[in-house]
Amino acid sequence: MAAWGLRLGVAKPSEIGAVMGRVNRTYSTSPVFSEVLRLPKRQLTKLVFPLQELERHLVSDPRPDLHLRIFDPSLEDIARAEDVFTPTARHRIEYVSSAVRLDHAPDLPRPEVCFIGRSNVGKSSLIKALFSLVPEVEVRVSKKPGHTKKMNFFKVGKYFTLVDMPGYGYRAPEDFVDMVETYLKERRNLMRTFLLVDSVVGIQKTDNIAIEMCEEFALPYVMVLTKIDKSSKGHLLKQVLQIQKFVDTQTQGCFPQLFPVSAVTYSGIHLLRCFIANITGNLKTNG
Ligand SMILES: Nc1nc2c(ncn2[C@@H]2O[C@H](COP(=O)(O)OP(=O)(O)OP(=O)(O)O)[C@@H](O)[C@H]2O)c(=O)[nH]1
Ligand SMILES: [Mg+2]
Repeated sequence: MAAWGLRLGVAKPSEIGAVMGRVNRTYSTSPVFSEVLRLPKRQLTKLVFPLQELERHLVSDPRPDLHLRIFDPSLEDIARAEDVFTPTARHRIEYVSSAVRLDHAPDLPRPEVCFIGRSNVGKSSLIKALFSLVPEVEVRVSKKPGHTKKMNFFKVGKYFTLVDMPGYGYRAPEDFVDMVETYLKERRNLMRTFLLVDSVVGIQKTDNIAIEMCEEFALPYVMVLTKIDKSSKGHLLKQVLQIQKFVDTQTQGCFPQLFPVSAVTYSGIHLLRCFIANITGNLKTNG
């Protein structure tokens, strides 16, 4: 439980108001997040805690082991994570370089996280959304699958590095396996791999390429469900439960909580920022 004993799930609207006042007073939150905190409770939950919003439809599910959320930070934690993604004169967030081979990758000592998944699943769009507080950082997205051909490295101040990967499957670069497999196997400072799955179609056969690599190299990885703005709530819930079951029964190294996101509505983006800040050792959370 958070220090001041409150989570959105149990908060009454009056309590949320009190928390918002407290968050705004105590932390230098970005103006954007202050706007978020002023949203009505229902909208705020949908935007910041999309899984919690879905869980409301599971109250009648009798399975006692059905815990969709493990990483469950407070709004206060999430507000602090916004600062990690907000640039200042001394905290620069920028593109560093691109590489087609691991030995061309920049020598950055900080913890690193990378984003992999099928071509067109939304990797570059997700990174662009994570960096929305730094619009001058250029992250190229495209309707055409196979757009990102190189590993692109972005530095978040002295905190961590984030890597946008080319996709696998349709129109993947020819050297995809050599490039990505070597990176995943040998990059020493790789802390976490985010494996993106399109919420409209769920896990596909080609995703086994990434799942097998992560499992074989014993990498800690996390599944992110993209494009949730395109799915109905019912469809999304079905996908979440199906993928959750897959993760529980077929994987060893996958984090048991899924992260649903939309690069269009920004749903789930604040929570993912908080998770990344936390796992790279830059933010202690109470959840
Ligand atoms: N509606 C919706 N569309 C999205 C979302 N994320 C990405 N897209 C669209 O999906 C398409 C592919 O997005 P990218 O971010 O370029 O996908 P990618 O995984 O980087 O693709 P490659 O670089 O080819 O591997 C683009 O047309 C995006 O606008 C989302 O959250 N919602
Ligand atoms: Mg891309």
